[in-house]
Amino acid sequence: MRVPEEVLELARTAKGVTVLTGAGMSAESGLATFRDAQTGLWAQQDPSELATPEAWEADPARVWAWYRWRMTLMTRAQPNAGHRALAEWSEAGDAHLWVVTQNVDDLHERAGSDVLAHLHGSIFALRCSRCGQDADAVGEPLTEPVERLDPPVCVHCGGLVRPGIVWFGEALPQDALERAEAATLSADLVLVIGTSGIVYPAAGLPIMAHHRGVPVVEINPEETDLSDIATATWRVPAGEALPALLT
Ligand code: BV8
Ligand code: ZN
Repeated sequence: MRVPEEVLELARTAKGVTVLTGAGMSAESGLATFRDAQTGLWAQQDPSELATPEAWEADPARVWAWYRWRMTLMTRAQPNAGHRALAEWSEAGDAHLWVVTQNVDDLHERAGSDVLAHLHGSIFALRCSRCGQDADAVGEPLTEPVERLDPPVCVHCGGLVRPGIVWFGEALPQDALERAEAATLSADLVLVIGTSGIVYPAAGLPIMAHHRGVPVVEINPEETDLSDIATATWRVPAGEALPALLT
């Protein structure tokens, strides 16, 4: 695969690279994105019925069943060549890489990257929805999706256990967002990989970089809401682009 000259030059000379990833990063690991018109999770389900605090209040068993199924899929998935290339770049390259992800899976970590910020939390970091304490009771993996499943109960207060992710209308973890902003301001290159750039405040990070004169490179087979502010766009899947960038 031929790397566009401009992308190669920016990647070779950068000393600090902030990498913002989205669902497209894990697509080649077999995990569905959110907004793909055919295969996306939101093509099948209404996000307001699953990924909001209101949905959880209304029907925790429905929400838990969906997340428990996604946990199973994420546990079975393996990091792809793109995840591995980022980890290698960080280890072998001259540049410092800060990985900031919107993904709630753990594929960056399993490929060997340190993740600076999980902006939307982590699906496996369970906590009590009432008292907030960490919880580790996941129960049996789901071998197939089910319509409803009772969430586990908190051992401290009897409240319901929820996935440790950020739903629409909930605030992002303040420390993660601050680390991501600091990394974006320190970087001399921002790589935006596999995100539609629709969800804020995450999508604001590359825009902030652009306004400060930091080059932004987009790796995504499709045009996105962030394409206009990108210094260069590379329309290829992450699992092909990132290994090519390292060779
Ligand atoms: C908050 C839950 C405030 C977890 C998710 C109007 C205007 C502006 C903002 C708003 C507005 N109305 C509401 C808001 C705020 C809202 C928002 O941004 N809404 C949008 C939709 C308009 N944001 C929030 O609510 C956030 N919180 O603002 O809080 C606050 C402050 C104080 C106190 C209280 C509150 C919370 C946002 C978090 C939402 N949680 N999900 C889960 O179930 O997993 S969002 C969901 O979208 C995912 O988590 C995901 O991380 C995120 C972003 O999606 P992407 O990762 O980009 O995925 P997508 O499918 O869209 O795109 C995939 C891309 O990959 C595509 O471009 C595709 O081409 C590409 N691709 C495919 N294959 C490949 C590939 N690329 C490379 N290689 C491939 N192989
Ligand atoms: Zn509790």
